[in-house]
Amino acid sequence: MRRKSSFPKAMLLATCALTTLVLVPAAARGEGNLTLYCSPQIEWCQLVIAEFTKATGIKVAMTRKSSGETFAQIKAEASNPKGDVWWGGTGDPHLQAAEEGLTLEYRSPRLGELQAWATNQAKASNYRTVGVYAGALGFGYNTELVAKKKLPEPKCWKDLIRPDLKGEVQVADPNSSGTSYTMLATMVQLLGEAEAFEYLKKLHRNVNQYTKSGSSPIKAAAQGETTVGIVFMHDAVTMAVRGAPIKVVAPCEGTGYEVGSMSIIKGARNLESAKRFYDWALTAAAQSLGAKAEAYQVPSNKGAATPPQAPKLGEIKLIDYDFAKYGTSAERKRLLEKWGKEVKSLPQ
Ligand code: S7P
Repeated sequence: MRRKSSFPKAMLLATCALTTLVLVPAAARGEGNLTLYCSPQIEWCQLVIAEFTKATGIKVAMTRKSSGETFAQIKAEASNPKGDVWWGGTGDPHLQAAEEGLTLEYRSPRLGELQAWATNQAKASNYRTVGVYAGALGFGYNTELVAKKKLPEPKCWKDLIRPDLKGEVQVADPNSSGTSYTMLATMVQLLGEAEAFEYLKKLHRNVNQYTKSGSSPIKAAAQGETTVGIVFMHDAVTMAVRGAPIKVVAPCEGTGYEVGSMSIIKGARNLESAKRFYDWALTAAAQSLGAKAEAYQVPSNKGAATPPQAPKLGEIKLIDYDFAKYGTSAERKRLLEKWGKEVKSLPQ
């Protein structure tokens, strides 16, 4: 005789349904949310979130801020984190965030697909950040303004301190901008600290504005609002590709570069979605999206397509940028304070 189950069928079904809900992570069901702090150009941020949502169904709330500003926000929110992933932006503040315990250790299964400069960034941070793209620092100038003002074409860092460029140069503030911090650290490495600060003081006389965002100076140059903009070379390429009269310069003395990075924020409320984004953002397909958004950085996945317009890093005189040193909390704070006291405070 069959014994009647003490576990009614309806209960059994309900339990199975509940088990499915509990055991399958939301992201795997094509649902879920992600809060992304994004530091590269807004057009690229927007394309990336649209494609990620298309691929996974995960909805993304995104805020775009410069690298230094994003670092400051993550630090300020540390006791009540609101962001899940910080994607892009210069590597130095990502390293600082790692050192200060603001980001999480994560080893993506995609690490083996990346260039050595990207995995070196991961190793240097005990896997709390990873490289997603690279780009060289340089400047761009408005060719029409240079011709109209009868200025010799600037080709080197030393040209930017010429007296005839007084009020003609724009660069961001290194406190908010990763681009500008890269410049500060580049000068220190290229010239030695004492000479670098002398250079920056002379440059200060020629600067018409310290902007918040690193790419603003080249947008201003494209509009004819400044003659020279100190930026990452790929940001100057974007303006030239759009048809602006901008010439892109790799400074003759040599230059620094960035390893644009990505980190998961400690305390991320949507950790599964965060890991899913992290792995997706390291794929060749995701990294090949840059060109569509007119972003001409060099991708870190070896299989990703480097846009043909991207500055050729192998042909630029790059310094051996010491990321481990210039990404430390102490060094970044020290240099920024010194710049504020000895350079920014000077009359122009
Ligand atoms: O515009 C692209 C880019 O230059 O912006 C990122 C970074 O946030 C620099 O901007 P800020 O100087 O405003 O921080 C770079 O990583 C990226 O290549």
